[in-house]
Amino acid sequence: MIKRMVNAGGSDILELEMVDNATGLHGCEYQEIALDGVYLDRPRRPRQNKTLLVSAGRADWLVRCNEPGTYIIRSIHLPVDNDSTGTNTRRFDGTLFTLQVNGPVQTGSIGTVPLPTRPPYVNFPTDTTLKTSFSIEVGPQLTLNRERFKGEHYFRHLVNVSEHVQWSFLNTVPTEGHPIHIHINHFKVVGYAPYNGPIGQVIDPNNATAWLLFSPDTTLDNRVCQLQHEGINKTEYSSVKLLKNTTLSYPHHEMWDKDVPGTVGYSQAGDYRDTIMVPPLSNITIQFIVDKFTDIVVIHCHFLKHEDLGMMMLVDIIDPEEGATMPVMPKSGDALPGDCIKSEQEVNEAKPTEQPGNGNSPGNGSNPQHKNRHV
Ligand SMILES: [Cu+2]
Repeated sequence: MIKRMVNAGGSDILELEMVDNATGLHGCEYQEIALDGVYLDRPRRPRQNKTLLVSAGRADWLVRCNEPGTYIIRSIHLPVDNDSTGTNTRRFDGTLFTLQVNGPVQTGSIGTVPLPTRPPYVNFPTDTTLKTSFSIEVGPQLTLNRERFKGEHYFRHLVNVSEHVQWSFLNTVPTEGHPIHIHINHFKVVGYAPYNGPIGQVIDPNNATAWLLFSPDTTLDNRVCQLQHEGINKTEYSSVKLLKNTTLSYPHHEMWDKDVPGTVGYSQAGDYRDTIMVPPLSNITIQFIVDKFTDIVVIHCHFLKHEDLGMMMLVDIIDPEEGATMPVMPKSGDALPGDCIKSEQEVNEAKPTEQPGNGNSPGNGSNPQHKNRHV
């Protein structure tokens, strides 16, 4: 049988497994065959026998039960899963539904059942020359790229139809994972890079701009990032230090592609998704080819409360022949996502604080070098 499941809740992640209600053991065989509506190449057993379903996530399972019985599909969280889902991330623990299996005992397995052909747009190489790159920085106080949503005409990036783009998801928050959703274009997961971006820390939970970014470089005495975000008064918070218990140690980030405990929150290389869990202090690389749709594209956290409070931003997709109608604002204050200090070049050139796109280029947010200027 096939089970198509969607997490239609807006606040909790699900970590799904199927067990025999009498024994608590995995009595049936179940394999993933599609994620976010896109078929995989072949059926595969979920890593650690669990499928992560973030808010708005979809997963199709192929299920085979050889023995009659009562089986439950439940969500269960283990402490070891915190690396890839976050300690403060909301989750549901408990049974979601029950399957009653009747009939004679059978033998056999799912094996290599052929799946429907994947759509052609999935099968592009990930090693071609890329035109543009862009970072989506998940920040404290429900920010994306260091700001909350500013309205329907405020674009943070611009891409052209048919472009092959590479984007990164960075999460500066040490305790919380966020399920980030990109409208219109699904994306291919390329991999998870070591995290060397800024570390975010809330100073006043009642003030949306009272948070600071710190350098990950533990050898520095003063780790406060030179580049912060619009609205912050660094002088006012000059005595704030990075909390001692903030750590960059997320050992499972290095094992994101292994079938070991603690990896339920990671996607696999080659998966084609439209919503992805961005773990605490993580760095995910994705690629896609921009499809024909032109207009405003929304990127947002799929925890609806986060989205409603402003964890959302806009990207403009244009036909190059028509050009853009609005400027692009890649920076927040003086800072690009991923940046902690000004580069020597920037200091020397004393650039203006904002450089709107000119309608034909994606603006500064597309500078592929900015992701390396963390410390
Ligand atoms: Cu969120």
